[in-house]
Amino acid sequence: MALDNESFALLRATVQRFVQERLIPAENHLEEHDEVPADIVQDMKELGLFGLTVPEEYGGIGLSVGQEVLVNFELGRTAPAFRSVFGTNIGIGSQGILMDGTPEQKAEFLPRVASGELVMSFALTEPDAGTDAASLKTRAEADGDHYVLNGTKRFITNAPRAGAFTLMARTGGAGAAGVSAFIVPADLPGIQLGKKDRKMGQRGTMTCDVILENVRVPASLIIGGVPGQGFKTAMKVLDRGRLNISAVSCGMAQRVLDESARYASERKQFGKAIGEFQLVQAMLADSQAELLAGWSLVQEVAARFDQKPPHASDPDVSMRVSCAKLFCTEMLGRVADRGVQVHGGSGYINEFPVERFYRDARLLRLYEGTTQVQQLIIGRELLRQAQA
Ligand code: COS
Repeated sequence: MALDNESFALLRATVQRFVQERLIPAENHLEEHDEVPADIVQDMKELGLFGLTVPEEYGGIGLSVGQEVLVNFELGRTAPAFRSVFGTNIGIGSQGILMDGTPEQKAEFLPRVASGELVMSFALTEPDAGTDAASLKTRAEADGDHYVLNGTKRFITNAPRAGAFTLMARTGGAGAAGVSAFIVPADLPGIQLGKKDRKMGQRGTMTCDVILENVRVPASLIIGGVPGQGFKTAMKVLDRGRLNISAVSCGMAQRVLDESARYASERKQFGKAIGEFQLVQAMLADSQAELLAGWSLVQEVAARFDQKPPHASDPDVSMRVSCAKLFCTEMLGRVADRGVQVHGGSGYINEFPVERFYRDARLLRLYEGTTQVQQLIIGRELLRQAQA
Protein backbone atom coordinates (compact mmCIF):
# COMPACT_ATOMS: atom_id res chain seq x y z
CA MET A 1 0.00 0.00 0.00
CA ALA A 2 1.43 3.37 -1.03
CA LEU A 3 0.43 6.56 -2.78
CA ASP A 4 2.03 7.08 -6.22
CA ASN A 5 5.16 9.23 -6.14
CA GLU A 6 3.71 12.23 -7.92
CA SER A 7 0.61 12.49 -5.73
CA PHE A 8 2.76 11.98 -2.66
CA ALA A 9 5.15 14.80 -3.61
CA LEU A 10 2.13 17.07 -3.98
CA LEU A 11 0.70 15.99 -0.62
CA ARG A 12 4.01 16.51 1.12
CA ALA A 13 4.40 20.01 -0.32
CA THR A 14 0.84 20.82 0.74
CA VAL A 15 1.51 19.65 4.31
CA GLN A 16 4.76 21.67 4.37
CA ARG A 17 2.85 24.77 3.32
CA PHE A 18 0.03 24.09 5.78
CA VAL A 19 2.53 23.79 8.65
CA GLN A 20 4.37 26.94 7.61
CA GLU A 21 1.43 29.17 6.76
CA ARG A 22 -1.38 27.93 9.03
CA LEU A 23 -0.02 25.99 12.00
CA ILE A 24 3.18 27.79 13.00
CA PRO A 25 1.37 31.19 13.07
CA ALA A 26 -1.31 29.63 15.33
CA GLU A 27 1.16 28.28 17.91
CA ASN A 28 0.75 31.23 20.27
CA HIS A 29 -3.03 30.92 20.15
CA LEU A 30 -2.69 27.23 21.00
CA GLU A 31 -0.45 27.98 23.94
CA GLU A 32 -2.67 30.75 25.31
CA HIS A 33 -6.08 29.14 24.80
CA ASP A 34 -5.15 25.46 25.18
CA GLU A 35 -7.20 24.51 22.14
CA VAL A 36 -6.83 23.96 18.41
CA PRO A 37 -9.07 26.47 16.57
CA ALA A 38 -12.11 24.88 14.87
CA ASP A 39 -11.25 26.35 11.46
CA ILE A 40 -7.86 24.63 11.55
CA VAL A 41 -9.53 21.30 12.38
CA GLN A 42 -11.83 21.84 9.40
CA ASP A 43 -8.84 22.55 7.14
CA MET A 44 -7.20 19.33 8.35
CA LYS A 45 -10.29 17.37 7.33
CA GLU A 46 -10.35 19.02 3.92
CA LEU A 47 -6.67 18.23 3.36
CA GLY A 48 -7.41 14.56 4.06
CA LEU A 49 -5.20 14.42 7.15
CA PHE A 50 -7.78 12.29 9.00
CA GLY A 51 -7.44 9.59 6.36
CA LEU A 52 -3.69 9.55 5.63
CA THR A 53 -3.18 5.90 6.53
CA VAL A 54 -6.62 4.49 5.71
CA PRO A 55 -6.46 2.54 2.42
CA GLU A 56 -8.02 4.14 -0.64
CA GLU A 57 -10.71 1.45 -0.83
CA TYR A 58 -12.11 2.86 2.45
CA GLY A 59 -11.87 6.47 1.33
CA GLY A 60 -8.44 7.32 2.73
CA ILE A 61 -5.13 8.29 1.12
CA GLY A 62 -3.37 5.01 1.87
CA LEU A 63 0.19 6.10 2.70
CA SER A 64 2.92 3.52 3.14
CA VAL A 65 4.88 3.68 6.38
CA GLY A 66 7.82 5.22 4.49
CA GLN A 67 5.52 8.00 3.29
CA GLU A 68 3.81 8.39 6.66
CA VAL A 69 7.11 9.10 8.45
CA LEU A 70 7.92 11.82 5.90
CA VAL A 71 4.58 13.52 6.56
CA ASN A 72 5.12 13.19 10.30
CA PHE A 73 8.54 14.79 10.00
CA GLU A 74 6.86 17.83 8.42
CA LEU A 75 4.16 17.91 11.10
CA GLY A 76 6.85 17.68 13.78
CA ARG A 77 8.03 21.16 12.84
CA THR A 78 5.14 22.68 14.74
CA ALA A 79 3.47 22.14 18.11
CA PRO A 80 2.63 18.43 18.49
CA ALA A 81 -0.88 19.34 19.68
CA PHE A 82 -1.89 20.05 16.08
CA ARG A 83 -1.01 16.54 14.97
CA SER A 84 -2.72 15.09 18.00
CA VAL A 85 -6.10 16.26 16.61
CA PHE A 86 -5.93 13.53 13.95
CA GLY A 87 -2.78 11.59 14.92
CA THR A 88 -4.47 8.98 17.11
CA ASN A 89 -7.26 8.75 14.55
CA ILE A 90 -5.02 7.58 11.74
CA GLY A 91 -2.58 5.92 14.11
CA ILE A 92 -3.10 3.92 17.26
CA GLY A 93 -6.85 4.68 17.40
CA SER A 94 -7.83 2.98 14.16
CA GLN A 95 -4.86 0.85 13.09
CA GLY A 96 -6.08 -2.11 15.14
CA ILE A 97 -9.18 -2.32 12.94
CA LEU A 98 -7.07 -2.01 9.82
CA MET A 99 -4.54 -4.63 10.94
CA ASP A 100 -6.74 -7.24 12.61
CA GLY A 101 -10.38 -6.23 12.05
CA THR A 102 -12.97 -8.35 10.24
CA PRO A 103 -14.04 -7.19 6.75
CA GLU A 104 -17.35 -6.02 8.29
CA GLN A 105 -15.57 -3.95 10.95
CA LYS A 106 -13.32 -2.34 8.35
CA ALA A 107 -16.26 -1.51 6.11
CA GLU A 108 -18.27 -0.08 9.00
CA PHE A 109 -15.64 2.09 10.67
CA LEU A 110 -12.76 2.95 8.33
CA PRO A 111 -14.65 5.17 5.84
CA ARG A 112 -15.93 7.33 8.71
CA VAL A 113 -12.44 7.46 10.22
CA ALA A 114 -10.99 8.57 6.87
CA SER A 115 -13.48 11.41 6.44
CA GLY A 116 -12.90 12.69 9.97
CA GLU A 117 -16.52 12.04 10.87
CA LEU A 118 -15.47 9.44 13.44
CA VAL A 119 -12.51 10.24 15.70
CA MET A 120 -10.91 7.19 17.31
CA SER A 121 -8.75 6.95 20.43
CA PHE A 122 -6.59 4.19 21.84
CA ALA A 123 -7.33 3.07 25.40
CA LEU A 124 -4.75 0.70 26.88
CA THR A 125 -3.22 2.41 29.93
CA GLU A 126 -4.90 2.18 33.35
CA PRO A 127 -4.17 3.59 36.81
CA ASP A 128 -2.33 0.35 37.76
CA ALA A 129 -1.23 -0.80 34.30
CA GLY A 130 1.18 1.50 32.49
CA THR A 131 4.41 -0.11 31.33
CA ASP A 132 3.06 -3.50 32.46
CA ALA A 133 0.23 -3.26 29.96
CA ALA A 134 -0.57 -7.00 30.08
CA SER A 135 -1.67 -6.62 33.72
CA LEU A 136 -4.63 -4.42 32.81
CA LYS A 137 -7.70 -4.88 35.01
CA THR A 138 -10.65 -3.55 33.00
CA ARG A 139 -13.02 -6.52 32.89
CA ALA A 140 -15.20 -7.62 30.01
CA GLU A 141 -17.70 -10.28 31.13
CA ALA A 142 -19.61 -12.20 28.47
CA ASP A 143 -23.39 -11.79 28.72
CA GLY A 144 -25.25 -13.36 25.81
CA ASP A 145 -24.11 -11.70 22.61
CA HIS A 146 -22.64 -8.76 24.54
CA TYR A 147 -19.75 -8.08 26.88
CA VAL A 148 -20.15 -5.92 29.99
CA LEU A 149 -17.14 -3.67 30.58
CA ASN A 150 -16.03 -2.22 33.90
CA GLY A 151 -12.82 -0.33 34.66
CA THR A 152 -10.86 2.88 34.23
CA LYS A 153 -8.53 3.88 31.41
CA ARG A 154 -5.97 6.63 32.09
CA PHE A 155 -4.25 9.44 30.10
CA ILE A 156 -6.39 8.71 27.05
CA THR A 157 -5.35 11.11 24.29
CA ASN A 158 -8.24 12.74 22.47
CA ALA A 159 -10.89 11.04 24.65
CA PRO A 160 -13.06 14.20 24.71
CA ARG A 161 -13.00 14.32 20.89
CA ALA A 162 -13.44 10.56 20.36
CA GLY A 163 -16.48 8.96 18.77
CA ALA A 164 -15.09 5.49 19.51
CA PHE A 165 -12.21 3.83 21.33
CA THR A 166 -9.99 0.90 20.51
CA LEU A 167 -10.10 -0.35 24.07
CA MET A 168 -8.27 -3.27 25.62
CA ALA A 169 -10.12 -5.24 28.32
CA ARG A 170 -9.78 -8.59 30.02
CA THR A 171 -12.11 -11.29 28.68
CA GLY A 172 -10.07 -14.23 29.94
CA GLY A 173 -7.46 -15.16 32.57
CA ALA A 174 -4.31 -13.37 33.69
CA GLY A 175 -1.63 -11.94 31.40
CA ALA A 176 -1.50 -10.98 27.75
CA ALA A 177 -3.52 -14.00 26.55
CA GLY A 178 -6.60 -12.83 28.50
CA VAL A 179 -6.81 -9.44 26.78
CA SER A 180 -9.22 -8.55 23.96
CA ALA A 181 -9.42 -5.36 21.89
CA PHE A 182 -12.90 -3.85 21.55
CA ILE A 183 -14.26 -1.09 19.38
CA VAL A 184 -16.24 0.88 21.96
CA PRO A 185 -18.52 3.67 20.67
CA ALA A 186 -18.09 6.66 22.99
CA ASP A 187 -21.82 7.28 23.34
CA LEU A 188 -22.66 3.92 24.95
CA PRO A 189 -24.44 4.26 28.30
CA GLY A 190 -22.05 3.91 31.26
CA ILE A 191 -19.05 5.74 29.77
CA GLN A 192 -17.86 8.82 31.60
CA LEU A 193 -14.85 11.05 31.03
CA GLY A 194 -12.67 12.28 33.88
CA LYS A 195 -11.53 15.89 34.14
CA LYS A 196 -8.99 17.06 31.61
CA ASP A 197 -5.40 16.31 32.68
CA ARG A 198 -3.20 19.36 33.35
CA LYS A 199 0.12 18.58 31.73
CA MET A 200 3.68 19.96 31.70
CA GLY A 201 3.41 20.84 28.01
CA GLN A 202 1.61 19.99 24.78
CA ARG A 203 -1.11 22.52 25.48
CA GLY A 204 -4.02 22.03 23.12
CA THR A 205 -3.94 18.23 23.44
CA MET A 206 -6.75 16.63 25.38
CA THR A 207 -6.16 13.69 27.68
CA CYS A 208 -8.34 12.35 30.49
CA ASP A 209 -9.61 9.19 32.18
CA VAL A 210 -12.28 7.08 30.52
CA ILE A 211 -14.45 5.40 33.16
CA LEU A 212 -16.56 2.39 32.18
CA GLU A 213 -19.45 1.25 34.37
CA ASN A 214 -21.47 -1.71 33.12
CA VAL A 215 -20.95 -0.68 29.50
CA ARG A 216 -22.63 -3.22 27.19
CA VAL A 217 -20.59 -3.74 24.03
CA PRO A 218 -21.77 -6.14 21.29
CA ALA A 219 -19.48 -9.18 20.97
CA SER A 220 -19.31 -8.39 17.26
CA LEU A 221 -17.11 -5.39 18.19
CA ILE A 222 -14.18 -7.49 19.39
CA ILE A 223 -11.50 -6.63 16.84
CA GLY A 224 -11.10 -9.64 14.56
CA GLY A 225 -14.05 -11.36 16.24
CA VAL A 226 -11.80 -13.61 18.36
CA PRO A 227 -11.22 -12.93 22.07
CA GLY A 228 -7.70 -13.14 23.53
CA GLN A 229 -5.92 -11.48 20.61
CA GLY A 230 -6.13 -7.91 21.90
CA PHE A 231 -2.70 -7.61 23.47
CA LYS A 232 -1.01 -8.62 20.23
CA THR A 233 -3.17 -6.18 18.29
CA ALA A 234 -2.19 -3.43 20.73
CA MET A 235 1.52 -4.25 20.39
CA LYS A 236 1.34 -4.29 16.58
CA VAL A 237 -0.44 -0.96 16.59
CA LEU A 238 2.20 0.46 18.92
CA ASP A 239 5.01 -0.72 16.64
CA ARG A 240 3.77 1.54 13.86
CA GLY A 241 2.90 4.29 16.35
CA ARG A 242 6.37 4.28 17.87
CA LEU A 243 8.03 4.67 14.50
CA ASN A 244 5.83 7.67 13.82
CA ILE A 245 6.69 9.18 17.20
CA SER A 246 10.33 8.80 16.13
CA ALA A 247 9.63 10.73 12.92
CA VAL A 248 7.80 13.47 14.84
CA SER A 249 10.82 13.69 17.18
CA CYS A 250 13.08 14.32 14.19
CA GLY A 251 10.75 17.02 12.86
CA MET A 252 10.65 18.71 16.25
CA ALA A 253 14.43 18.52 16.53
CA GLN A 254 14.70 20.12 13.07
CA ARG A 255 12.50 23.03 14.15
CA VAL A 256 14.47 23.57 17.36
CA LEU A 257 17.73 23.46 15.41
CA ASP A 258 16.40 25.92 12.79
CA GLU A 259 15.26 28.30 15.55
CA SER A 260 18.61 27.95 17.31
CA ALA A 261 20.74 28.52 14.19
CA ARG A 262 18.68 31.58 13.30
CA TYR A 263 18.98 32.97 16.83
CA ALA A 264 22.74 32.29 16.86
CA SER A 265 23.17 34.16 13.59
CA GLU A 266 21.21 37.22 14.81
CA ARG A 267 22.04 37.57 18.51
CA LYS A 268 25.20 39.59 19.12
CA GLN A 269 27.56 39.44 22.11
CA PHE A 270 31.17 40.57 22.41
CA GLY A 271 30.62 42.50 19.18
CA LYS A 272 29.64 39.61 16.92
CA ALA A 273 26.93 37.04 16.28
CA ILE A 274 27.08 34.35 18.98
CA GLY A 275 27.06 31.72 16.20
CA GLU A 276 30.58 32.78 15.36
CA PHE A 277 31.78 31.44 18.68
CA GLN A 278 32.95 27.86 18.41
CA LEU A 279 31.34 26.79 21.69
CA VAL A 280 27.95 27.74 20.22
CA GLN A 281 28.79 26.07 16.91
CA ALA A 282 29.64 22.88 18.82
CA MET A 283 26.12 22.73 20.25
CA LEU A 284 24.55 23.28 16.85
CA ALA A 285 26.86 20.73 15.24
CA ASP A 286 26.12 18.02 17.82
CA SER A 287 22.39 18.57 17.32
CA GLN A 288 22.68 18.42 13.53
CA ALA A 289 24.73 15.21 13.60
CA GLU A 290 22.38 13.48 16.03
CA LEU A 291 19.31 14.60 14.12
CA LEU A 292 20.69 13.25 10.87
CA ALA A 293 21.53 9.93 12.56
CA GLY A 294 18.01 9.64 14.00
CA TRP A 295 16.27 10.56 10.78
CA SER A 296 18.35 8.08 8.76
CA LEU A 297 17.41 5.39 11.29
CA VAL A 298 13.69 6.19 10.99
CA GLN A 299 13.78 5.93 7.22
CA GLU A 300 15.74 2.68 7.29
CA VAL A 301 13.29 1.09 9.73
CA ALA A 302 10.29 2.44 7.78
CA ALA A 303 11.61 0.73 4.62
CA ARG A 304 11.84 -2.58 6.51
CA PHE A 305 8.35 -2.04 7.87
CA ASP A 306 7.02 -1.69 4.33
CA GLN A 307 8.91 -4.78 3.15
CA LYS A 308 7.33 -7.20 5.63
CA PRO A 309 3.93 -8.76 4.80
CA PRO A 310 1.24 -6.15 5.55
CA HIS A 311 -0.09 -6.24 9.13
CA ALA A 312 2.12 -9.19 10.09
CA SER A 313 4.38 -8.75 13.08
CA ASP A 314 8.10 -9.37 12.86
CA PRO A 315 10.08 -9.31 16.12
CA ASP A 316 13.21 -8.08 14.34
CA VAL A 317 11.33 -5.10 12.87
CA SER A 318 9.69 -4.42 16.27
CA MET A 319 13.15 -4.39 17.83
CA ARG A 320 14.36 -1.88 15.23
CA VAL A 321 11.29 0.29 15.79
CA SER A 322 12.20 0.37 19.47
CA CYS A 323 15.75 1.43 18.54
CA ALA A 324 14.27 4.33 16.57
CA LYS A 325 11.90 5.36 19.37
CA LEU A 326 14.67 5.11 21.96
CA PHE A 327 17.25 7.03 19.95
CA CYS A 328 15.05 9.70 18.37
CA THR A 329 13.09 10.72 21.45
CA GLU A 330 16.24 10.87 23.58
CA MET A 331 17.98 12.76 20.76
CA LEU A 332 15.12 15.28 20.74
CA GLY A 333 15.53 15.76 24.48
CA ARG A 334 19.19 16.65 23.99
CA VAL A 335 18.53 18.88 20.97
CA ALA A 336 15.75 20.74 22.81
CA ASP A 337 18.01 21.21 25.82
CA ARG A 338 20.83 22.60 23.66
CA GLY A 339 18.29 24.79 21.86
CA VAL A 340 17.42 26.45 25.16
CA GLN A 341 21.13 26.76 25.96
CA VAL A 342 21.93 28.48 22.65
CA HIS A 343 19.13 30.97 23.37
CA GLY A 344 20.57 31.73 26.84
CA GLY A 345 18.09 33.40 29.20
CA SER A 346 15.69 33.99 26.32
CA GLY A 347 15.34 30.23 25.96
CA TYR A 348 13.56 30.15 29.30
CA ILE A 349 11.05 32.79 28.23
CA ASN A 350 7.68 31.80 26.91
CA GLU A 351 7.72 33.97 23.78
CA PHE A 352 10.52 31.90 22.18
CA PRO A 353 9.38 28.64 20.55
CA VAL A 354 12.28 26.64 22.05
CA GLU A 355 10.85 27.11 25.54
CA ARG A 356 7.63 25.42 24.44
CA PHE A 357 9.36 22.70 22.43
CA TYR A 358 11.52 21.88 25.46
CA ARG A 359 8.37 21.14 27.51
CA ASP A 360 6.49 19.47 24.65
CA ALA A 361 9.44 17.20 23.88
CA ARG A 362 9.50 15.67 27.35
CA LEU A 363 6.41 13.56 26.69
CA LEU A 364 7.88 11.78 23.69
CA ARG A 365 10.23 9.75 25.89
CA LEU A 366 7.23 8.58 27.92
CA TYR A 367 4.21 7.85 25.77
CA GLU A 368 3.77 4.85 23.50
CA GLY A 369 6.31 3.09 25.69
CA THR A 370 9.02 4.73 27.82
CA THR A 371 12.68 4.67 26.83
CA GLN A 372 13.09 1.84 29.32
CA VAL A 373 10.37 -0.25 27.61
CA GLN A 374 12.21 0.21 24.30
CA GLN A 375 15.46 -0.94 25.95
CA LEU A 376 13.66 -3.97 27.30
CA ILE A 377 12.22 -4.90 23.90
CA ILE A 378 15.62 -4.49 22.22
CA GLY A 379 17.46 -6.46 24.91
CA ARG A 380 14.97 -9.34 24.89
CA GLU A 381 14.98 -9.64 21.11
CA LEU A 382 18.79 -9.65 20.93
CA LEU A 383 18.85 -12.50 23.43
CA ARG A 384 16.15 -14.37 21.52
CA GLN A 385 18.12 -14.02 18.28
CA ALA A 386 21.33 -15.16 19.99
CA GLN A 387 19.59 -18.26 21.32
CA ALA A 388 17.87 -19.10 18.01
N1 COS B 1 3.71 -7.61 17.79
C1 COS B 1 2.95 -8.71 17.90
N2 COS B 1 2.89 -9.47 19.01
C2 COS B 1 3.65 -9.07 20.05
C3 COS B 1 4.46 -7.93 20.00
C4 COS B 1 4.49 -7.18 18.80
N3 COS B 1 5.25 -6.09 18.69
N4 COS B 1 5.07 -7.80 21.19
C5 COS B 1 4.67 -8.82 21.96
N5 COS B 1 3.80 -9.59 21.27
C6 COS B 1 3.15 -10.83 21.71
C7 COS B 1 4.22 -11.81 22.20
O1 COS B 1 4.72 -12.56 21.12
C8 COS B 1 3.44 -12.66 23.18
O2 COS B 1 2.69 -13.61 22.48
P1 COS B 1 2.83 -15.19 22.83
O3 COS B 1 2.43 -15.29 24.26
O4 COS B 1 1.88 -15.86 21.89
O5 COS B 1 4.26 -15.53 22.62
C9 COS B 1 2.45 -11.67 23.79
O6 COS B 1 2.34 -10.60 22.87
C10 COS B 1 2.92 -11.14 25.12
O7 COS B 1 4.18 -10.52 24.91
P2 COS B 1 5.27 -10.38 26.07
O8 COS B 1 5.45 -11.70 26.75
O9 COS B 1 6.46 -9.73 25.49
O10 COS B 1 4.50 -9.40 27.08
P3 COS B 1 4.99 -8.65 28.37
O11 COS B 1 3.91 -8.63 29.35
O12 COS B 1 6.33 -9.16 28.80
O13 COS B 1 5.09 -7.10 27.86
C11 COS B 1 6.09 -5.08 27.09
C12 COS B 1 5.99 -6.62 27.03
C13 COS B 1 6.62 -4.57 28.42
C14 COS B 1 7.07 -4.77 25.97
C15 COS B 1 4.70 -4.43 26.79
O14 COS B 1 3.82 -4.61 27.87
C16 COS B 1 4.78 -2.96 26.47
O15 COS B 1 5.07 -2.57 25.34
N6 COS B 1 4.51 -2.07 27.47
C17 COS B 1 4.43 -0.66 27.26
C18 COS B 1 3.03 -0.28 26.93
C19 COS B 1 2.96 1.04 26.25
O16 COS B 1 3.65 1.32 25.30
N7 COS B 1 2.08 1.85 26.77
C20 COS B 1 1.83 3.11 26.19
C21 COS B 1 0.36 3.23 26.08
S1 COS B 1 -0.20 3.83 24.60
S2 COS B 1 0.21 5.73 24.66
